[in-house]
Amino acid sequence: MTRTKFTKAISRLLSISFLLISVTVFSQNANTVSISGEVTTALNLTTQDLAAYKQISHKVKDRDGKEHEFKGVALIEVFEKAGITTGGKLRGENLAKYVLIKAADGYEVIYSLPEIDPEFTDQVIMLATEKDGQPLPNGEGPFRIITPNDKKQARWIREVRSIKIVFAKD
Ligand SMILES: Nc1nc2c(c(=O)[nH]1)N[C@H]1C(S)=C(S)[C@@H](COP(=O)(O)O)O[C@H]1N2
Ligand SMILES: [Mo]
Repeated sequence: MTRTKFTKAISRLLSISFLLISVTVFSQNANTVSISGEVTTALNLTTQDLAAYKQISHKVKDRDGKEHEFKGVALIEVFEKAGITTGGKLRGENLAKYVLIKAADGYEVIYSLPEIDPEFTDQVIMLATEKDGQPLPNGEGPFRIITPNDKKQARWIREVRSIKIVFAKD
């Protein structure tokens, strides 16, 4: 190998490494929520991206009984954008998929797809970005799940970083 060829090969390797590192860092970015796994289109969404979706709000009581108004988008909307099996496609083996949600602090919760799908339930689970007219503060946002019908708030996962659709296998 000549010296220029060698230099070119090294610089190509460096560019590829840089790209891979950027992709990794981007997917764990504190300002985005990633949607991955059993999807047709993996997504990395910012609050600006979500602002372009239909906005909804929920007036709910927190664990201390205090009322708050959360705003954001219906989780089902995000799922439809990502090409997750919803609606008419949510049958057969697709009913054995679960939704794994991870937070910045390592907290994790799961939902099943029918809990989120309007053909199965009237509850609208929300990916919230605002509380009482303000963006969710550090430690709570930028994204939080609000599940109005849960009597306990334990699955109202704060600081959501990733949402992954996974096939259950025992
Ligand atoms: N990321 C993350 N989200 C979380 C938790 C947590 O430890 N980490 N605790 C859950 C539990 S057990 C409860 S009761 C509520 C409390 O919500 P609050 O802090 O808004 O009162 O957050 C839930 N969401
Ligand atoms: Mo809790």
